[in-house]
Amino acid sequence: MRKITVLKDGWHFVHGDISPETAPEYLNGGESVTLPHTWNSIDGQDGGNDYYRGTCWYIRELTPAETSGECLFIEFAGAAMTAEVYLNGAKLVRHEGGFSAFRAELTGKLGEKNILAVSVNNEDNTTVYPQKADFTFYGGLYREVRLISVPAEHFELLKDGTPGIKVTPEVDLAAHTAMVTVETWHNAGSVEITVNGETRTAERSATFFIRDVHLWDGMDDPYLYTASAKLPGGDEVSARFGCRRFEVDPQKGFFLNGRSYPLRGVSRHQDLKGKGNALLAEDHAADMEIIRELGATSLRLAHYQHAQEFYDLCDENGLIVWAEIPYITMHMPGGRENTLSQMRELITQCYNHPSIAVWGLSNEITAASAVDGDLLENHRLLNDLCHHMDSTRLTTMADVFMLETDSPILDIPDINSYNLYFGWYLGELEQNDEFFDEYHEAHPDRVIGLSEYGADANPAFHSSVPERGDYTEEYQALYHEHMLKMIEERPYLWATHVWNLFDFAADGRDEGGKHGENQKGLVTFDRSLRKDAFYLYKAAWNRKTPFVHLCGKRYVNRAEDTTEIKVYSNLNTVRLYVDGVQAGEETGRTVFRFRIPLTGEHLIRAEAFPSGSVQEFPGDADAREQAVSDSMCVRRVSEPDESYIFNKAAAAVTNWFDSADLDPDCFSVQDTLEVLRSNPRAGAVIDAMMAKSAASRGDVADSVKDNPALQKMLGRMTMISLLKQAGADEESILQLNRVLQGIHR
Ligand code: GCB
Repeated sequence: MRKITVLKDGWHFVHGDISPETAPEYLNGGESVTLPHTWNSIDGQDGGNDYYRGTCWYIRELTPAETSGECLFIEFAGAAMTAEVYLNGAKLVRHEGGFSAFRAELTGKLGEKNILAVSVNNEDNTTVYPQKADFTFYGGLYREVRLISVPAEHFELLKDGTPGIKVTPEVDLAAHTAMVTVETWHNAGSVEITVNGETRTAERSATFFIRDVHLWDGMDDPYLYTASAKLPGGDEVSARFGCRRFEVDPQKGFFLNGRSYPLRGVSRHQDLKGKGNALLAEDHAADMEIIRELGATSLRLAHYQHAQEFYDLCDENGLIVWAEIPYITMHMPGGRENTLSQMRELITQCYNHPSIAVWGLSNEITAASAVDGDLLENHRLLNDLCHHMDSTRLTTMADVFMLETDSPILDIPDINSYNLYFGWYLGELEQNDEFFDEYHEAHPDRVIGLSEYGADANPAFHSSVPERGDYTEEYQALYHEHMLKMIEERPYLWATHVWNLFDFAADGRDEGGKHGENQKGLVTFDRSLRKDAFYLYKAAWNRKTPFVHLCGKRYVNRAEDTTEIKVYSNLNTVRLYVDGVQAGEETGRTVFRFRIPLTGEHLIRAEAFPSGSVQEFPGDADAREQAVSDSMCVRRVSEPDESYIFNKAAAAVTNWFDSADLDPDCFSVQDTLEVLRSNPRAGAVIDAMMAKSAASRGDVADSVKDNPALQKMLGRMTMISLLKQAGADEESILQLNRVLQGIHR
């Protein structure tokens, strides 16, 4: 019999380093905490990049009742980032990697009094990933700690945190059958394995044949089987599994069980405002509810191994998952072993989850590292490890936008994906379209996807003329409208994931009116507010619950004579009422636009319904008949509401260069770099200016100069957007514009 005791209470926390011998002294002191716990829930979320990164200790006495049983193990579901576990002053284990589970054996080491002391460290170093990335590296025992008591004969518990059972289903779609191989690891002579009501006795593994197999079929029918294994002495383990088939095609994208199944979804980080990464089961469940509401078919669980509870929820809800390790941003020559051990643990611990389709080798690893021999070899070793451990899944990686598309690194994983931020950090929205068109034309046989795209928005900021970089809810919505269309027009993209579903902590950030947050979420960090862009995807993806959403609810005060009212709906006809009077009706898909005059305060109501013979909405018949509605208030004001504007200086920049004021026969900062460079005089002005700034920022300038792909992208950007991005001040932009206006085309 296996007994599992969750060690939730009774921990004494010491914020700082101590020696393990002195741990017992803290049993009567220290701060008393319950698990899960992180010491960075506040300082890791308030900006300044100054959160505590060091060693802390968790100390607890184990009671005789907790330590009873023949053999005893302790399990840490997640200790960030490096942990050392001591029992009565003697070290049991050291574990490097903050996201995977690990165990240690206590059998034979127990005394009369048993004091457990765990040091946890999230300090920077050169061997354990992640070290450089855009999220807070919370420290702590932020997942459950459990004691596992088992008989002398038991399933393996130590190796890479294994569940002791590995289930491999192979589906024959034409025959409606599955062959299910169940392997187990244990120290007994034999094992009884049961699948689908059939039991076999074997030494280690057995294969089962399932007729009329019930497929795990994505969101519509995520059917789960259970495989269980039992040893003669009574120890037992089980694993849920799903019978499904994944395929990818460079022209047609992703296939689930033989049918086209576009992976359209979002990424998720495991943290929450005020709690950090110390999430409870109910927090995971609440996140999954939001994902279900959105209607995403896929999740990228970035940038590390997530909690088992969450992969379980993905299995149960039919999500298709990209799982990855935190090999991110910067390759560390001393970190190779750590990438391999984190990958070994990820695959060992997550293998049975039917939701996982691909293993991600790395994320934007060339952002701060050259593609050299060591980096390539590290990727090859990781890729081989994945294939060796798992012949049923593909490998992939998330490439940084400026990685040359013919870089040898792209040949390593089975399939690829790019993170693109054109239209946010740089460039124009259309460059996303161009990027994929060029890539797909040059490499028609390669499977390609979009692993990240997004734009930050603080829902306090609003504009009727939204602009890249303004942090308004309206720009984020416009950005995603473009991206949604771009994606829909390119069905070959095997997977696309919005960055990010939720705002998350990045303590190094201080922008868009908030400290310590990346605000690319479709939903706020505390999950209390869905930004307009959330409803865009809900309108496009949720085919179950009819709904309509009026955009701009928080943009109440508008200083304009007419205003745009935008509506998102998954129904095809929207009728708009202003102060109770019908003001328009539109039939279309997803996005509906109206313009109305503004005179005072108005009550706006949108009603959506399926019209005519449209049968495409597969929601249930009752729901289909009903109209759904939404309402809000807008108000005419005489002056723009200042509280809606984040970056007043940047907003002003756009206004100075109203095209009407510029002489169209001469060059201006509104021209692209390419156009300016095509003229010898204008080109000379630009080159001189760039040489000056290169002198002060040599490293960056060099990497741009040596990167033709980046040069090409920059060439398509307007001079003003390049300057704004580089943080140029108002006077120097005006100055350059005056010079350019003196040069005839
Ligand atoms: C990226 C990274 C991700 C960042 C994101 C951003 O490319 O992979 O970790 O958070 O960009 O928002 O800049």
